[in-house]
Amino acid sequence: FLSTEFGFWFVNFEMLTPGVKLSYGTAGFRADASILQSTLYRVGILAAPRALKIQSVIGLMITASHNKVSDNGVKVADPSGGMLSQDWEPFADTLTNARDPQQLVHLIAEFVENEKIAVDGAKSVEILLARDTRSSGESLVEAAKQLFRCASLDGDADRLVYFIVPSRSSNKIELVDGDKILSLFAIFIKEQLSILSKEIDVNGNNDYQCRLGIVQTAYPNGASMDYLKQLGLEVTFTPTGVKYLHEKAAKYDIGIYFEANGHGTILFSEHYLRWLETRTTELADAFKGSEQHKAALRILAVSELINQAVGDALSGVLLVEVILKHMGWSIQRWNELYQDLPSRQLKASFLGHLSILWSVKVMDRTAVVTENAETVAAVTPPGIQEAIDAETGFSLLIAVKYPRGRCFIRPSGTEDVIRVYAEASTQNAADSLAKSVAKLVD
Ligand code: NG1
Ligand code: ZN
Repeated sequence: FLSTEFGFWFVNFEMLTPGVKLSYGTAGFRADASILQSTLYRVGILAAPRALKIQSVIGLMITASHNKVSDNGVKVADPSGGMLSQDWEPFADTLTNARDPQQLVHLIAEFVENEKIAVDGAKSVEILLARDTRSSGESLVEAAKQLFRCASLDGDADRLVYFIVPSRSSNKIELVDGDKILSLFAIFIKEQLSILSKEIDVNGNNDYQCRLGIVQTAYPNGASMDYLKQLGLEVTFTPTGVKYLHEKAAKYDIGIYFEANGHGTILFSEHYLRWLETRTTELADAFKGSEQHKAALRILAVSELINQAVGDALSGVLLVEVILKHMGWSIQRWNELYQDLPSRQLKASFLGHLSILWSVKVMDRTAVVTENAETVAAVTPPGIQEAIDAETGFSLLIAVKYPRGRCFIRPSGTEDVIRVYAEASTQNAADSLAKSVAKLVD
């Protein structure tokens, strides 16, 4: 991982299965499918310099041909339809067997330099992926498609976001923010709870309904709020700041909270954990090893992995990675849970223009008072909320000025500014809504 002025970046890395050494044979790499995840990830990386070197589309074929169904494999096909040129095989081998991320990055850099492959300013290349119908093929394709997907932590490592580096189809960085982390955790926990809810105890009772609660602030992207609602989850809102979120989440058996900016964790009530522990240890033999038993053990494992005391991005990274593995998802697949609405945040540092609406000229952020967990933005100064609503288009009966528009203002708790948040169906609309509301308060 790389350390930066403001924090750390983790670069995705697929670990090798210990003790395994693979070599590129007559039909590429071929082995038991369960150990090939890291190979596909690395062959996916190798495909890019190969395509750049020969300046042509190349192919990755994921198959183990006539081998038994539990095997799988990958071969690189040059445009002629032939196999990967033999002089690249040693590189394929060393890349596949690299033990750590530093070695992997070093090998790529060295090889690219030796082969004189121009990467700076290079045109994007096309890599075609194909697989046979083995069920392991699906997740192996995902592994090959993984980019240097990355995680970013802030300076004191209590905030975590992921991002996807630009690709050919999208030339902007895709931010996978705290809302998406929350959604991923929520899906996983909900899945385990629904498996568990089928459990009956030795007496034939199902005596504990776990209360799962999601806690957010006014800042989650509207698309994430819709998504969580659609999952049928109980969502409550608090004012901005981890202390409010944490307090609310602690009221549930399992409370998940995240701010869009990456602060967050999962809280488990002692009572619920004790119940789960007792249930798993006292389980009748018939239930040992059952799906219900496994789900209970997974929840207990999550409660030990995630740091419940305070937002801890390192434990967050581990949980994200474990859940993605469990689901067989790539970061892209995770990111596709829903598509964020374009949004814009601005800061307004004084309230000069408010004098139009309000007879006293206010220079102080405390003049803006909010309610309803800040979702209904400003209750004072008088008239400001109506002005924001008019700008957003809520007060227009026929035309909606900004489709899917939402905007609120609140005084920052950490800087001497008023924050303006706006979202709408297009980036231009979100920008213009934020700007015009900022003008109201600036
Ligand atoms: P303020 O300055 O109150 O908006 C910011 C973040 C909070 C939280 C605190 C630090 C936004 C919009 N606000 O608060 O979420 O992270 O800093 O505790 O991201
Ligand atoms: Zn921090």
